[in-house]
This record gives sequence, structure tokens and C-alpha cells, in this order.
Amino acid sequence: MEKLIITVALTGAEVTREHTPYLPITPDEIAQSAFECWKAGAAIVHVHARNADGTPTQDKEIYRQIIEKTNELCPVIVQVSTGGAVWMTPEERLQPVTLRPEMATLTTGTVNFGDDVFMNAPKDLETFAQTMQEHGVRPEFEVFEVGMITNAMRLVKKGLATEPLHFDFVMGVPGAIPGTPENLLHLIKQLPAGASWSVAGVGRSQLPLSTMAILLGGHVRVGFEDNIYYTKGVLAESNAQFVERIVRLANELGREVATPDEVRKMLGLPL
Ligand code: KMH
Ligand code: ZN
Repeated sequence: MEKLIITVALTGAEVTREHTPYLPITPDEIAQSAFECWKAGAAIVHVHARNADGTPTQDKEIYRQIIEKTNELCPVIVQVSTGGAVWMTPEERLQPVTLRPEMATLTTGTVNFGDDVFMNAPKDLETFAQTMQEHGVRPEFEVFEVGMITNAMRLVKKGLATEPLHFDFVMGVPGAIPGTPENLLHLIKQLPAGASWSVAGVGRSQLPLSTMAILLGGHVRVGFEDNIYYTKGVLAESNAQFVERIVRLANELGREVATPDEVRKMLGLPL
């Protein structure tokens, strides 16, 4: 089986310090959390920027600081968000891609997102994919619903994304695909041959879906963006704590963990 890619979604756009006091917010805090996660075994960090007051932003300069500070501390792969927050315009969301990060997320469809709608119109998907291609940025397709795999493949057919293809199933967002084992198996079956996948289980689905991914040859995303609880009612005190648990599970289950450079080879990123 391929080595396990561990991604950590460090901050997200929705979680606040009221939810958990351990959330990294400033570029220094995010870079420090990235470093701790890399030390624990993570190969990719998925980052969202925040303003000093904690509100989400897609400001290019804040992303630049996060990337530079993280690169100074460790060789982890930095994946910027183009999802941003639900009220942001597509233009606003695309800003960090122009920094030419190694990777960026690309959500391939519109979906209910709690009480909101996460808008990703067909023409915007093309613009996002094309901008990533122009800047040499590898997309990770974020799949919140099964039809989003078909939409991603439409981009591939149009030449707007190329192999190797990497998908992340975000499961358990209220309003989107529930985080059940049956749904994960169904999503995997829809993938094109040769594609790799990870799963980001939201809330209590994180641990069971991560374990399934380790067993099935997929990859794992953990972190405060998706889940703030280590166990029921007990807050995790760092993102690294989640990574450490996945590494322990992988060791127990006989799955080796990939380094950032090994992941660069697997995902076709320049070394
Ligand atoms: N914050 C969500 C609305 C991504 O980063 O690409 C979208 C999101 C996806 O977090
Ligand atoms: Zn995100």
C-alpha cells in the first residue's frame, strides 16, 4: 500500500477562539502549529488566513507571511484554501493562488453549508482551475457531495487539470454528505482509476473515517478546521495532538507515513 499522507487543516474559516482557545490565528501561530504537525508526521498543511481580530480573510499578504514563516520552520507542503468563507467573492478567494503555493484546494460544486450556501458556480470552477494551472499550483479537489467528482472530471476533460489527481472527501458538514462508512465507500467507487484520495471527517466522524482511510489505502486529513474535540466533550489542545493519534493508528495498522518529499513525488509536485 502507498505510504499514508497526513494533512492537517490548521485553522479553517469558521472555528473561533470562543469555540476553542487553542486555535492558531496569527501567521506566527499558524506557522508554529504547522511546524509541530510536521514534527508529528504531517506532510501537508491546509491553511486559511485570519485578520488580527480573528475574522477570516483571503488577503494575499497574510497568506504570504504564513507561507514564508512556515517554510522557514520546516519542509511541510503548504496548501492554501481557495474556499475562504461562504460570503467571499470568487476573486477574493483566488488571491493566494497568485503566490504560487505548492497546492491549493478547489471545491468542484455548490453545496449547503450549515445555514449558508458555499457557492461554486461552473464558470468559477473553470476560472479557479485555469488560474491554478497558470501559476503552477496543484489542485486538491474538495468533494462535499458525490456529484463534485463528476464536476472535477469535467475540468480534467477540458484540460484545466492534469494527472495525478488528488481528491479530499469532506464528510459530515451539515447540509452535505454525511460522514458514514457507506458514503465513504460510495465516494471511493466513483473515482477515476489512479486518483488518490483523503478523507476529512467533520466532528465525531473524523476518527472512524480516518481509520477507514488508513485501512483502505486512502489518506487522512485532521485538524481544527474539521474537528476541535479529541474525544467526546474534550477539546484537543493542539493540531499536532490529532496528527500524533493518526501516526499511532497507522503504526498499529502497519501503514507507513509519507514525508513531505515523498508526497511531492506522489502528487507530482516539483521537488
Ligand atoms: N470554509 C468553507 C466555506 C476550502 O478550504 O477549500 C470552505 C472551505 C474549503 O474551507
Ligand atoms: Zn479549508
